[in-house]
Amino acid sequence: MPDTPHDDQPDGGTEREHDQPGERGDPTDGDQDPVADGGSDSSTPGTSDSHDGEIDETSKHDQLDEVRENPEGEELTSDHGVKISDTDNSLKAGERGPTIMEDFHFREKMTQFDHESIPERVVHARGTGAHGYFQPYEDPDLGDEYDDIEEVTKAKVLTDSDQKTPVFTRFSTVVGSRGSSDTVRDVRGFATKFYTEEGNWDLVGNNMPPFFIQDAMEFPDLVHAIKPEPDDGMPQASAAHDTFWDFASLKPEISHMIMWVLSGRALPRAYRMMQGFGVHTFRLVNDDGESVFVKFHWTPELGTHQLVWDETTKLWGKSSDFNRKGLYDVIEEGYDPEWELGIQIFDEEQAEEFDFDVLDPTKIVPETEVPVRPIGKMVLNETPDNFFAEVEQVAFHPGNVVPGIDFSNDPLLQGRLFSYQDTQLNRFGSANWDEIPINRPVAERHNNQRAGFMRQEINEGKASYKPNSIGDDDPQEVPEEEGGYEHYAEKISGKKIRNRSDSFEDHFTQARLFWNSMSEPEKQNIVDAAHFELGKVDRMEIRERMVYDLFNNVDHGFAKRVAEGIGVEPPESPGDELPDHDREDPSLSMENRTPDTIETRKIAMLIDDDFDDEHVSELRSALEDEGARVKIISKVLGEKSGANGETVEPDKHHVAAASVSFDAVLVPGGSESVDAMTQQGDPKHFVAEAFKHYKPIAAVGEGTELFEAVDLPDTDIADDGDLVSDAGVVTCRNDDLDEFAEKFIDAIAQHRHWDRDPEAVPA
Ligand code: HDE
Repeated sequence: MPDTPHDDQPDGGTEREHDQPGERGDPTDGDQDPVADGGSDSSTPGTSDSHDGEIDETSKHDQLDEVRENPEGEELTSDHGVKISDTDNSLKAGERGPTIMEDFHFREKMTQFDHESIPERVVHARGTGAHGYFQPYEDPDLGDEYDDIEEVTKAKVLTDSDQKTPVFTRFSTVVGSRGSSDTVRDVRGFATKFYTEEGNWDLVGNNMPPFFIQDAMEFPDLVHAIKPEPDDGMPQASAAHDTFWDFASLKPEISHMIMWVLSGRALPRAYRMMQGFGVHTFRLVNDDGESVFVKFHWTPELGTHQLVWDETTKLWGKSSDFNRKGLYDVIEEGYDPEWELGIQIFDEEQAEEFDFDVLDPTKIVPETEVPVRPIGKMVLNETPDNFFAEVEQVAFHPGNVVPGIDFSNDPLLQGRLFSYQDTQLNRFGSANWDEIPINRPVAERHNNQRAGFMRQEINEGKASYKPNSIGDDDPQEVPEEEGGYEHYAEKISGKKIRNRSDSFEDHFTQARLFWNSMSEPEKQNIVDAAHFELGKVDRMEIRERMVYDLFNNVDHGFAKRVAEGIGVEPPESPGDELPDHDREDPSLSMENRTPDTIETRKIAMLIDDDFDDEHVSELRSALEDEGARVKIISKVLGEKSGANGETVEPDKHHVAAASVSFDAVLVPGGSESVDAMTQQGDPKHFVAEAFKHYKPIAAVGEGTELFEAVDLPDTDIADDGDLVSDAGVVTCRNDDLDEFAEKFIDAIAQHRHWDRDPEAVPA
């Protein structure tokens, strides 16, 4: 059974209310924060240090309350607090005369407007975010080698199972500009800011575990190649053009990532149904200064699911905020998406045994070599109040780490440690971006930084340098034993050189591992994606290089299948160059990441007047009891009556609803209702399109006649007295609604039914 909405909230409470600063909560509640309550606190403006160094799930929320503004019931004022009597008419010399310069209200309103936009992120411009918390598990199972998590890291955020650390997570597409569409074929960003009691930790990852390139030096080239072409500024949010594939075809190390990007991973069904990866190898460090390597993994509770290409292109027009709105809606409706954080732990000796270099970001550590150990969970339970202030202004930086978490020498990670601080300077125009409320730590902070554009803190005292005697040499440095950050003392020696390690040279073994691990429908998805992407490439030599130099070295059969669709002569077998293995890693296939749940799935129920009342009410309850979200769709809005007099309000009418926004379709009975729908094009198109996109569809009673009217190829439909479930098409002509609902729920849990051949369906 699904959780009750928000039952993970403290005290089983519901969504928090955003009151005016100082008005939140019960004043007698011992957890109240004097700063949030408008009380005075002299030590650290803007930090919630009233928790005596302790933080909890609400600490960030309390801190943000200090700057929340709510206009409800208030008077209009200027930015400087002067009440405004007229905000529609500028001050003029005479009724029809020119505007007068002294109109401070006009100038302020217009200047604010003229300066409203800040540079969009150079990559990951389009996104959405949510607040929540992270909590480590008590005693996580780390296998035989490690007894407990403290043996691996001293980071309290990962070890203290009593602690709920507030987080803010931003999901994003990478290539498209801020106004592009959500469902493009692209990598997705998955960045989490943990406001820990030891300072902010940013885990800035993606939804795919390898990366395109091996050295940060190549990142500007990669991004220039994939972004719109510089002469005509096209195409938007797409890799399907000559410059990207030109670059790719000359960089064999990209092969592994290309396989992921061509797969369904690049078309996520929802941000809440997406895995996340730290990508690089990181270090964890324990209290004794000992270190292990780790890879970070986020695993969604709802499974990892994809859309199909035809569906995504329709969504560009019909619901271009599909992924952003999806996250927002489920949280607002009371479902709190969850991810488990897992780590793969390996030490340096183990790392040396692998047939790849763990510092090479184009490689994963296969789960067949090192299992993922779940160590905690993240819950996202609160939408932002203001998109600009929170989602746009949140600024991540992989260099934000806390004691116990450290970097590896991965040359991509090392370069990121420079780039993110630098890019924030461009976005915010000031090194004080960390003072913006969403970026501020909840942990106290004190240092000798004092100035710069838009400084918010009023740092007291005369001495802003060290050493000083005037201010007792405060703030004091903190020894490592007392929580001061100390970098892992890795022994390094070497010549100063500009080259690439030989250990980064194998470009195809893991690309082949990925291909081998896919089911046949997943393989076909990859081939179809390659046909589309390379089909958009004008230059034949680029298409040929992709097939001959890259794909043919991944898998000969794959290369031939791609060649056939894009006018390239099928390649010869590359012989020795082909990685000689048929290894598989089942964890790579999304088909093995389908837990038995339909929670948060959106089901369209198609009806018209005189629908079968019992079908509608019973099936709706059966689906909602399992956590699905049922929406009633009809030709027009306004009350509809059942044959036995029950009434329902449709949620959407045909012009505003599309099957691509739903996970499954259900047609209840009712002879007049179904008769009406068989006369209309939209319901038939709805069913046909859902079938074409491999979605579960179900019909009961006369509802089955709508399916017959659509002509679903090679599909068994129930006759009288029957209940048939055929490749996700569930139909019922008997009275057993319970069994029908059960079969439909099973079909929805499977998500997509690839064992169908919908090619002939014209939708
Ligand atoms: Fe980023 N990346 N990146 N990246 N990245 C940015 O920082 C960069 C890389 C990732 O929601 C930028 O604030 C370089 C890998 C995410 O705000 C910029 C390199 C991974 C986000 C930047 C990489 C990522 C960014 C643009 C190669 C997965 C969005 C705006 C060395 C592990 C964060 C910004 C958000 C954003 C640079 C490669 C993930 C320019 C130089 C690998 C999720 O700093």
